[in-house]
Amino acid sequence: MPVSANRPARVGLIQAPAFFPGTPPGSLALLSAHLKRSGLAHFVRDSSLSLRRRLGVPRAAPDGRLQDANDLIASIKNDPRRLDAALNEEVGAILADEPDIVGFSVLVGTEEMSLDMAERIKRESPRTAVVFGGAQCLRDTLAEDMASSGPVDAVALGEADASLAAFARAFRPGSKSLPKLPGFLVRERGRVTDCGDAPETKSLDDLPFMDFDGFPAQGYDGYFYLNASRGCVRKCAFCTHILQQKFYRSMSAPRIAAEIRHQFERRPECGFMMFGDSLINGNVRVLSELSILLAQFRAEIRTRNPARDFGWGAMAIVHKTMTPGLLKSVRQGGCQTLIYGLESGSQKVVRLMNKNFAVSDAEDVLRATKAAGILPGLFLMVGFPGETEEDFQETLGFVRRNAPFIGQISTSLCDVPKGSALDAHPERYGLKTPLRDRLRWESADGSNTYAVRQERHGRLEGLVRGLGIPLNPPTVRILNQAPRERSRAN
Ligand code: B12
Ligand code: SF4
Repeated sequence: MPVSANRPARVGLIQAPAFFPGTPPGSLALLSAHLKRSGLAHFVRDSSLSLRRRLGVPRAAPDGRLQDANDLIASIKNDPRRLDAALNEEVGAILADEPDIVGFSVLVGTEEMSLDMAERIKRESPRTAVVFGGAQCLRDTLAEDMASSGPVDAVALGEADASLAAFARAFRPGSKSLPKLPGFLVRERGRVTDCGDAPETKSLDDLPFMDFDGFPAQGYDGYFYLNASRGCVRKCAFCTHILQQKFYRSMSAPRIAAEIRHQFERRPECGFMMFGDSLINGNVRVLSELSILLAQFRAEIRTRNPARDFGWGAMAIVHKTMTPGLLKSVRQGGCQTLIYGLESGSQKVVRLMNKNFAVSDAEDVLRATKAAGILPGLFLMVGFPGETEEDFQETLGFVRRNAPFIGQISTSLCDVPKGSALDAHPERYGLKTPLRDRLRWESADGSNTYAVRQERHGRLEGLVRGLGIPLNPPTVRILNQAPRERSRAN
């Protein structure tokens, strides 16, 4: 790269393995749109996809499941010599695009390969600045560890909607000094400078439409993720969401509908999208208005081409406001699946989790969702501190009682994520301290251990399977149930 202090920087945005194989990475699609809007030269690259292709790693595991990050890492590491060669080729391809800054989006499962690729980039091209950002780059996650890692020059803290473009604009290719702007930890000559936090984006309506143009048309599952809100209206004790997105904000309904139109019109091959939002019903007024706008859009699409339609899915909280009337309208707006965070069938445990809903309301919501023609899903968590065998039986009872109204269930074992309320106040939740293992924690009274949780988890999954309810299905399975046909049925 020639030294020229006045040339604007060119940015490469990279998703290292192992990233979820079904859809292009949404974070990079948004950052790419920001850079495009700012007129900054850039490219995106899904190296998780390219490396899987180079190594011939299939997307599905032998049992037909879409491989998750751990499976993919294991498959990718299967043959270290081939992996080494493939990584060198991949890094060669990135550098051939002549970036001045290479930005990696780093979340759980991608840390190791992001660092490995960054190291190779620095070895081949020491002048290229490496910037890390994403969910693993918060003060409460690995930001500081990443900033002190050899190949990383700067770490973007949290939301980087404005700060990445500002960094790229201020960056002088060839200069030994890096911009020191709010929102970054910057490392120079082995010392990390903390430049403070950048403000969170308040008005999501001002965000550009996500830009998927740089990703290959082939190689994904024909749907995509869109984000219409950030944050959450609840503060569940096991969740770290608040660290990632500090407060709840939503786009307005017209803004969301405009982006959906834009994305579907650009991608006639797509019939489905998932909202990446933690919840679609954080603002029920917006959901209600959006449903009406999307029903109009569906009608327009069908008028133009009777064979075409679109559908969407989302996660949601259990809330009284999910009435039959609203759900009917949501269905008319194309919703095909809503996955609710129930977590437990015991009112006591739901309260301990700080989830703030009545289990009886959850039953009404499930039934109303199904009656509206929407596939209802549930998240269930086993072994929250305070859960007794009787409480667990209530969860099993809930599943049995409501089986005809449940389209899928995803299960998990309660762990103690760093930064969650469980982690901050272990005594309050009856955990044995000091906490030695976030997964294998036990209660102070010894009644809730990893073995107890695993055993309950096995029983729950056995029941779900026995009832014929799809267990932990990837979204693509839902799609495979012919969404267009299902959407026509309603
Ligand atoms: C949608 C989503 C998914 C989708 C992703 C779809 C897609 N194709 O993009 C799917 C379902 C595939 C998914 C999977 C998983 N996910 Co997920 N997911 C989310 C979710 C709900 C939204 C992410 C998103 O798109 N946000 C919108 C984008 C624009 O925002 P963003 O990613 O935060 O990006 C901003 C900043 O982080 C930053 N940034 C991001 N990348 C970069 C890069 C650079 C260079 C810079 C400068 C800045 C930067 O700037 C962006 C704009 O402000 C978040 C929770 C949340 N609400 O954030 C969890 C979340 C990211 N997921 C999480 C997890 C744990 C997982 C899984 C590991 C779950 C599992 N156990 O299987 C898997 C596998 C992850 C993987 N390695 O592939 C965690 C990550 C925790 C962590 N510390 O890393 C989160 C935060 C949820 C949580 N609190 O637990 N996920
Ligand atoms: S509702 Fe979901 S995203 Fe919100 S705090 Fe609870 S678990 Fe986290």
